[in-house]
Amino acid sequence: MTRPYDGKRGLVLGVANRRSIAWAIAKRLADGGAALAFTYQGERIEKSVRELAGSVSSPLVTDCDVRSDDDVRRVFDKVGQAFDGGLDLLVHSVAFAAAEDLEGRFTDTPRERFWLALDVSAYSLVSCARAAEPLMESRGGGSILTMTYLGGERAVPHYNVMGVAKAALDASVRYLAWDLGPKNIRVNAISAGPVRTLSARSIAGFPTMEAIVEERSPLHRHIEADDVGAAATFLLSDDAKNVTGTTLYVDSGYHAMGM
Ligand code: 0WE
Repeated sequence: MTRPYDGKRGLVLGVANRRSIAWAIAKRLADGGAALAFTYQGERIEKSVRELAGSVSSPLVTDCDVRSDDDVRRVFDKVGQAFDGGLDLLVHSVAFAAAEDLEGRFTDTPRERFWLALDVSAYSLVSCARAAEPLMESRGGGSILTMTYLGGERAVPHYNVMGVAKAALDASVRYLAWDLGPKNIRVNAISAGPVRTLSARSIAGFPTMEAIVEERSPLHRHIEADDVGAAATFLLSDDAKNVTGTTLYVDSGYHAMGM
């Protein structure tokens, strides 16, 4: 049987465990025939990422500190070696703000932690896109996907500095799309509603947010990681060959509402 991603090679950043949005996307791509490399952040989650990667016969699993240009360069060198100098797909599902900055007042965010959130959550897309460019060019094009959230466009209580980082990320998607379009490299984002992941579970009031989406969104239901996986397979596929610089909302329609 020929599958939609047979012969495609991808790199996935941001898997932590089986509940991760990045894993839901990776699973769909792997089931479609893609060969996937993975990066993880820190020894704490190495084991769980290696197990998941092994279950889809990944040829490469490596640590990546996206705050380091040297580390990003090393990772993409390895990806080039693993995939014969070519890359078709890049999934960026990475974000971080200090836990104390996701509660209380945005006004109180210190300078250093403001830049930390933007560095990890927004600039990392730029550095990864730059490193992916030659690998994708050698394949005649590629598709880059990142994860964003409505809190980058509207004030969502407590999302705070992450909202500012997502605003920078959203703008980066558009400028990268313009730069990389001539090389047939597409850059898009999925704006997911709240999904119960490791990141989400440490956030106070997360169940309340899910309840609000279920009450106020047109579809009145919560969002699961695999809903994002399904949308991702579209944006990453050739079916979306003329889609770039945009955001696809997987949020039960919540973003369309004014009340
Ligand atoms: O982008 C996010 C969360 C990303 C995130 C999560 C954490 C938790 C653990 C970034 N940094 C950290 N740092 C940690 O120490 N979301 C879209 C989920 C989310 O997070 C919120 C939300 C929503 C929705 C925080 C406050 C309010 C709403």
